[in-house]
Amino acid sequence: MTFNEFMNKVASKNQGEPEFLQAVKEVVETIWDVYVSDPRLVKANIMERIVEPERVVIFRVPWVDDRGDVHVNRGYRVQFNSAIGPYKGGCRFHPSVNLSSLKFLGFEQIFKNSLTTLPMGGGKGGADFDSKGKSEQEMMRFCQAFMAELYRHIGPNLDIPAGDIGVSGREVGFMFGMYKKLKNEFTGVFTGKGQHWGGSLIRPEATGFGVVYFAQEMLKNIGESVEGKKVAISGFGNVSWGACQKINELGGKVVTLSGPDGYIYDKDGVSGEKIGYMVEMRASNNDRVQDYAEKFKCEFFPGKRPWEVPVDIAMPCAIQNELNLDDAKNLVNNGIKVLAEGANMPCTPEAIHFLQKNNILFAPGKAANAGGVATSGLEMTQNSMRLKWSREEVDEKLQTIMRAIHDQCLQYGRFQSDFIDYIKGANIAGFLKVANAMLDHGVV
Ligand code: NDP
Ligand code: 2IT
Repeated sequence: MTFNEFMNKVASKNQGEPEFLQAVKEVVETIWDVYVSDPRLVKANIMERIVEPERVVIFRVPWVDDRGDVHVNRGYRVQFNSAIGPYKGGCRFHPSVNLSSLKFLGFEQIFKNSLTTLPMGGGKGGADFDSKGKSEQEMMRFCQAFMAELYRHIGPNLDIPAGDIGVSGREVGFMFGMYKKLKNEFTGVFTGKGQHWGGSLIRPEATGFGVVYFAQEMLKNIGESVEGKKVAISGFGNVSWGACQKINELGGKVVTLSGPDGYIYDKDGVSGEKIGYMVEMRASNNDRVQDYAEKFKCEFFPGKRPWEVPVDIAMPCAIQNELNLDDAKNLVNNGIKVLAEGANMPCTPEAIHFLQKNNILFAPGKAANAGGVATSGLEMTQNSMRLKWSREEVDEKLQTIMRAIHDQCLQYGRFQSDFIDYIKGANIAGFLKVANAMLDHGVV
């Protein structure tokens, strides 16, 4: 079978799932040569098997709002691949959630988790629920209703969810509480838990920290560092917040944040109390960054994206396909050096192609944002040992893991020229480990 024949087959089987097909194409086109050169993998038909989820659960989530009105959302859990460990991946609550977006995220998670060096399979879940404007009580009732079904499909050795867009510590708490009640046992079934009930230190910051550690490795490789660099960040959530903190610690300056309403440009840098304010904005369930501009007296650009600002490093940390070809052209014209994806698949294929063609160091999300799930893996380890590591211990392990991911990208992504193809490197390294595990397990 040729690559095109393969993609046609996947497209006809997964119609109406554009995000999923985009993610499959992006991975498979970079590993196809490696795949077809190993007759054992081809004979076992690993490629067709790896793009098919092991299981997908779809369920009704009925809940009651504060006025007594009944609503119905759709809940999902995509258990994609368990060849190297139990299914592991976040839960997303956002109105855009559907089967396509969760299959794309679950598929990416397989390779990301493989790169972390830890024993975790790939999964993802969530619901088409809009948390905007919901009260605390409504959030709790929704999380409980979601878990009233999901609890039978997950477990500490089976499938361990965590947060993602719209799901952070508070929501994990509500879901964990319901799971514990229904199962009548206390286990490490979620990660991103609270500090007093099994959560790991650093987990809330880990994704953002990891993105910056990864960018630091890329820069080190060309004899540079984050110090003194100007950085554009999008989003204002969990990932953006962690990235902001670490960039400041390493002597860089973050000049943008964004939300669905537009972006802010803060020429003095997002630092100190302004980083704390991001958490407040996020928790307010309002969809705005304009409040930041008003509070700290900086510029706000309604309806625009931050990629028109001249910076050295760009970190898209909001949502998929938020940076397109025009944005990439702006960044290149303005002299960008590094783009590290904090979100999952934030750059369109055309944007990625353009950035790579212009020799920009490009880190795909599955490598750059793997620090979040890696620290989730460290949380699972601490739960299994019934121990809690110090901040320093977790941070050191996170840095070791991010360096190991960077090394794998170099191992598989360095070709004749000096240019490092981080996409190819990450995809091949992530794939080979899972594919070989699938071979070892036979046709199951
Ligand atoms: P959050 O919910 O904490 O933040 C998401 C942010 O993006 C919010 O500020 C959200 O605003 C904003 N946003 C949503 N849509 C847009 C848009 N169209 N333009 C600009 N901003 C927008 O989620 P996370 O920070 O956890 O996740 C962000 C990204 O990082 C996602 O792609 C996620 O999959 C990825 N990721 C997350 C990890 C984690 O550990 N949490 C790990 C690895 C990757 P609003 O909610 O108001 O729409
Ligand atoms: O996309 C991701 O890697 C996450 N949302 C984190 C998943 C996790 O299990 O910590």
